[in-house]
Amino acid sequence: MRQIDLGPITRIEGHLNVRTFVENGVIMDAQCISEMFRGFEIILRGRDPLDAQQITQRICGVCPYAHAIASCYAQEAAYGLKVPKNGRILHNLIQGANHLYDYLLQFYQLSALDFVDVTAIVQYRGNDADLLKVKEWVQFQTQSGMSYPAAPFLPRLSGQYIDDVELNIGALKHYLEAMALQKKANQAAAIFGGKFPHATAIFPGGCSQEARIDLIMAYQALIREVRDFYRDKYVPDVAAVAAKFPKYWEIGASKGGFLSFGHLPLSPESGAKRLLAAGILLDGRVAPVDFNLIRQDTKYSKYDSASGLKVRDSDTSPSSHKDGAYSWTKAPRYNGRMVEVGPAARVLVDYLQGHNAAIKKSVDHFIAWARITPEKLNSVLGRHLSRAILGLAIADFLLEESERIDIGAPTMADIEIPASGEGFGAAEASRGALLHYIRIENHKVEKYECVVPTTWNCSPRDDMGTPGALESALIGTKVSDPEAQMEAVRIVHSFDPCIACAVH
Ligand code: NFE
Repeated sequence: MRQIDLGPITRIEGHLNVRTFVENGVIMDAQCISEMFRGFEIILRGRDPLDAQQITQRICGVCPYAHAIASCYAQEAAYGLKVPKNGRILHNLIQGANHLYDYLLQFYQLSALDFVDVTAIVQYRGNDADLLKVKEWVQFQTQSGMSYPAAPFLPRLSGQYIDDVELNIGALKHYLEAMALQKKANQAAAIFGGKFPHATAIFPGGCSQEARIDLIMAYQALIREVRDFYRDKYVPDVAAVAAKFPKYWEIGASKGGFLSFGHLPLSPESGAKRLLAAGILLDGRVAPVDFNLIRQDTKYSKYDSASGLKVRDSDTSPSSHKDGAYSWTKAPRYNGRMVEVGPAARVLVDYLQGHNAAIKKSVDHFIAWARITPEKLNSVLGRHLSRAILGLAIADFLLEESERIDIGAPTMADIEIPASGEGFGAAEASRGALLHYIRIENHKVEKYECVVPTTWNCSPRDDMGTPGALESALIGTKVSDPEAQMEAVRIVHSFDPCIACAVH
């Protein structure tokens, strides 16, 4: 068996190595190796609890609002806050806009060039200024003998790309437009949250920014543009990739369950129904989520902490040279079971409960079109499609939600930090289910724990030796070129790992 390290895998966030063991063109084994430690849980000990939604945003520059919102939910539970209606709406407007930005980034900048042939640009004969700039850059690289293609179009592996010049050039145009649209989604979130990436206005119980009619209109104008791009370009582009590479409905299935905490509360009360339903999907059945059934194993993780601890008992004691450990990511498990989190989990958990009408309509349409069953959303294409249809549903929801603001009414609760208390905060970050836990003693943070989407998806083995979701999706995959492993790279990118978030 040959050991091949795919790391560093560019176009993902952070320092993930994926080690594959290949025999006769098949990945027989795989390890997700997070190569750094950060220690946010340790940093938070002894701090003012209100620092938490600020400090945890620094975990990541891609999904900071998700950490802020999860932290707010946890603090709201710990403080017993009564959140005003406007406060919850503004949380949703900020958090939802962040998802719209992040899905665009994930598909166009971080994955599309796994399928779209950037070299097709040399055949471009039109006069679009942006495309001409790309053409000039690509031609310069080839003519000057630079290794080709250079940044930002890396990695480019040997393998099959889309063979239709017009389709490639159209997708490259959308690649460029998607960057402008990401900016608009971030501007929309910044109207209420403050400057991206680290919002200062988000607080437990709401938002310090007042909700004025001019701000709401500016927000809606931006989201409308983003929504139209999802409808007219993003969804069709994913469909075009699916039409060219239908075998990717069969590649990259994880081999456990699915977990979603539910996304965007529909009213201010804790435990309120959400736009997208929460649930744990195991053995074909969806059940309610119980945080007490989440435990984190550490046998293969670089921590001395006891294995199998519940979230509220968790411990972060780094141990860089621990025997047998190969990753700085812990191995969270739900009632002992490995699960995938993220876009496909959000869609499947919602769809199988018949919860959101827009999601049901989109899923029904695409499974009929692609002649697949809903279970095939557990695949490379399924994850990409899930983001596109989620984005459309979220954008439409945000436009409606912003109409529900009561102008002039309070946008945040009065905060009084109790001497002691505890709370869970469960949100959906773009990459999946995100859980924050806070325990307060003497008005200070006594314990803080984050169980993060990429911690689930890129976990190493658990104590039973069961691989994590991405590891399981890689194992058994046939690779056409054992060196390049285009198939494996496409699987990794479909999960969109973020190691900065995943490690402690
Ligand atoms: Ni750093 Fe994050 C998201 C969170 S991922 S990107 O989405 O939480 O594990």
